[in-house]
Amino acid sequence: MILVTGALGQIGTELVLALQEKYGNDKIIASDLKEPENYHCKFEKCDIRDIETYERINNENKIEIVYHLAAILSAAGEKNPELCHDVNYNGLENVLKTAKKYNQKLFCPSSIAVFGPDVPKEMTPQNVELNPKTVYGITKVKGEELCDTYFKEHGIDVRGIRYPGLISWKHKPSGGTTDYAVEMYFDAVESGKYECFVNRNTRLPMMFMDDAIRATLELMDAPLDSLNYHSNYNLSSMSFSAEELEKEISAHVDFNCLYKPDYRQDIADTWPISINDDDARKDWGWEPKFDISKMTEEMITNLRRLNE
Ligand code: VAH
Repeated sequence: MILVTGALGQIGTELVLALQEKYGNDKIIASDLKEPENYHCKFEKCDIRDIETYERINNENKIEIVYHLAAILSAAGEKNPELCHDVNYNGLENVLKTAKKYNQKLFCPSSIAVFGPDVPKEMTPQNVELNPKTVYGITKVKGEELCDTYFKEHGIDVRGIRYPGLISWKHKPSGGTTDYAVEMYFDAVESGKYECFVNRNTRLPMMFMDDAIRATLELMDAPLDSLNYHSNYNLSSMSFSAEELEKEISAHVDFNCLYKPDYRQDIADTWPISINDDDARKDWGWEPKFDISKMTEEMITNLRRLNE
């Protein structure tokens, strides 16, 4: 059986669907803080900070693989550092302890937020000193180190990707600094206007969700002995500025974007502009399929359909 934590979030919503398609609906168990109505998958209500409940769920359902997506993202984390550390680090520790107890295989994502302003901004390498300037980034660096410890000292097969900003139409993200890229699409289709919380020339690494989900499954399918890294693969598909995104969207809809940077600009300014993912391409054959044009066609088509 496969468990997905954070199953109701932006990534979890799509990962559950992809796992059901790959393994069959009855092999997947979704988990999150609250039980949704009329949900399409077996569901277990769980706060990953509660290890007793989390362990009971894993034991009762004979969970063999866990995709651990429950987390507090960067912007929300800066507003509530204690919660961010409790969920992102202590929660992860509970997942790893349980994986050791039941010898499970894990996917535990990291983020480009592990990089601080002191690394090369363009084509940020896989191996650089990590000095993040956000609480979220610090929890992700500590998370990568904890995952590597469980691999090296306890033989737990834990894998992860340093996700860039992820863009999707099935479910909006919440509490992230890169959320503007998703909100811009939604607001452009719904109202033709958006107030962007970073400035127009803010350029960040981004990825369409279809590519991110495929990368996640391809990494988990890769032979363990082909991997030179575990919970911390750099992954890339494209980088673009907020203004470039506005122009791409404006080719499809009448759209006007205002730029009013807030506290999230300071977070975005500490992150890379582009990522070197040579190791993911070499170790497990990563290759993106979506560029900004192909992604925008998908996003606009589906958002228009949802707004009919
Ligand atoms: C965030 N979307 O904005 C997440 C991600 C690369 C950023 O980790 O916090």
